[in-house]
Amino acid sequence: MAEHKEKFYLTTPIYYTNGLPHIGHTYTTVVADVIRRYKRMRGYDVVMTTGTDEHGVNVERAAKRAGVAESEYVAKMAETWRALWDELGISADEFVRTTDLQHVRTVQWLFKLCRENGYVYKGHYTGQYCIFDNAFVNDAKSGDNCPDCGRPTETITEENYFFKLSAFQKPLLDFYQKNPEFIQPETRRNEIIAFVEGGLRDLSITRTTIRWGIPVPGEEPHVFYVWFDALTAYLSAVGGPDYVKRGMWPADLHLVGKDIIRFHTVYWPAFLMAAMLPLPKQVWAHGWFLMDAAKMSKSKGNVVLPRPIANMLGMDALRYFLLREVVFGQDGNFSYDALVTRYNSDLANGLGNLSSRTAALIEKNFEGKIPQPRERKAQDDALAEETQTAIDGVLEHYEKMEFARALEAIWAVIGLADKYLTSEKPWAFGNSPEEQERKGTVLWTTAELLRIVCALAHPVLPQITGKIWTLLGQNGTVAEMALDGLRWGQLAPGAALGKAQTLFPRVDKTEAIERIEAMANEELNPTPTPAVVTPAAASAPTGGAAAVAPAGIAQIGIDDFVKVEMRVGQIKTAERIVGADKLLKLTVDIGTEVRQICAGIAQFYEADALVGRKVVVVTNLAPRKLRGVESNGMIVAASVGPEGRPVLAGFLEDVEVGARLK
Ligand code: ME8
Repeated sequence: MAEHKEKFYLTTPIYYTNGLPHIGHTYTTVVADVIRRYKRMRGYDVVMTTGTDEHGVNVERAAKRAGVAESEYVAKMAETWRALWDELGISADEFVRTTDLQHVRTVQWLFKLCRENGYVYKGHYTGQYCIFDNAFVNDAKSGDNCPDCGRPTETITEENYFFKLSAFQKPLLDFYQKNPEFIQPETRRNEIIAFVEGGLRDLSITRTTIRWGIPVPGEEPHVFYVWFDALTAYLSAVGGPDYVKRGMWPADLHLVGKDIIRFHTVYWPAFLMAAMLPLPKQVWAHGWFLMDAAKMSKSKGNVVLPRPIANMLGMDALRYFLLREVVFGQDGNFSYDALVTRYNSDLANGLGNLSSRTAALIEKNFEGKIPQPRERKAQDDALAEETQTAIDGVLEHYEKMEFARALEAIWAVIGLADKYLTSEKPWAFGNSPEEQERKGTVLWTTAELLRIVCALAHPVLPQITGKIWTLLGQNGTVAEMALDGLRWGQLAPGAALGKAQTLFPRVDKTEAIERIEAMANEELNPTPTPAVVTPAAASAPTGGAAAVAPAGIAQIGIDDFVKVEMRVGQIKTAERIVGADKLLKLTVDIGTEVRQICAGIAQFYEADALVGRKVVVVTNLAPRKLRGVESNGMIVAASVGPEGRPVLAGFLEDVEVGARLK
């Protein structure tokens, strides 16, 4: 019989589609992914939901500006969000769009239940409304600004359906008292209790001034107001009216930013109480990532994008930084400087170096097989004990959402292993049987420590720990490790190591920041694609194939052709670019000068073999940045086969560098 697993259902907010994902949204989604992985390693059957909040006046306006129908606009935006989460390796198990039919049905059903139970009535409402936050601003007067975003409010009077929120003051307070874990962290809980104690006003849950929303059946032009619509997405993602069948509701955890805690801990439980549905178990509100001490927004020009960071340093590095740098629940400043510093110190020099050093020594001394530990010394036992104790500590920190402390505890163990290796010096031993035995014990000890570190760090660093797991010759995947059974001493001697690879190449801080910023700039203000496309342009930043000229391409006259200047160039240097698997950075002599050019050929040409080679260069192409590296010209290549493998154009006869092609 299949083992029964306890379920765990967690959610991120359903993000607005009138903006693009930045590091703040990435933070919540990464944390959700970390918890999902962690819970799976503790044996839970986990479902994680994210999605897009697609209704409301902002979308109506954005679609109008873009000159497209709302449905088309949101479909494209939802795809952008989904694709980014896929690319970053944090796609949820359920992606709910508030325009999905299942969601529409769920909202209408929830409304019906609330109405049947006597918690909905029709009335008129005049108030100050913030169209950016999609919320009426309580107690605001005409001319007041929104206290959340600071923008002017609008006076709105309309016929609405109201939800009797006022009836839930006592039930909510009782619920908070009986379920002290419901609102986290503690400070937020106190704020919310004080807010509810101050009295609750009924809430407008439909609007007639908006067209783009879920219709209230039989009551058109009423459409549901954003929060009644959006919050319900958590339920529609796991079955909606049929939630019992799926077995995931109630949610175990709603992860949100502090900006939307009130909606989740006051409105949402009240809606569910009114409908007599089970309430979520916990809402956890984290703080904000600030840039230059301000909340990120595109209008302020201070947004940080996740993709350039993931491209440059790897997604694991970004995940590590987000969780390590800030105490979960508090605000924190984002800084590229701190990000790259942590990357170099904790990842490249810390975990990366320990893994590569250990593997290289085992390779050299034990034919690439995990050695047999022999007689133990006090220092071996001490390290084993410290690591064993760390396991319990780290699990407890994860359980309490103390991610920074969990990572701190793991890195403390890595630090101990570094010190241990430095004092034991296994590389300094000779090859006598005793020395070989001692070497084996020391290296087994370090490898065992690494195995445990891998399992503990896996929720945060899924890719790298997977690589180290393979490097250590371990069976299966690290994700399958049961954290509950993790103990010192389980590393079997004799396992053959996997192939060595660079885990975290060290980067130069200034150059890395420049490149991340350049890539972000490119993403925010994309340069138009150049007229001539060669592998260099076509493969950056993500593609691999050279563009094939479309059939029926327009003919050009000789006047157009002569505008393209092509010359014979000779490659002087070639090197790989950290963080860009497909690109090579070349310097090319074109007769009059030596140019830096990036080419998307790294998967097909060895850098060293290119030096001295003569190639065709488009020399009058405007300079552009590829993955943040300046490229001043383009190398011409044929595009071969279905993958568009680039084959460099060249000459059978010797030609002079700088000669023009005509
Ligand atoms: O509020 N730092 O969507 P939204 C940390 N659609 N987290 C941040 C952040 C920052 N600087 N900026 C955004 C909405 N976030 C509604 C939600 S849910 C039923 C409906 C994260 O696109 C954080 O989780 O404005 C915040 O709560 C959320 O994105 C807001 O996303």
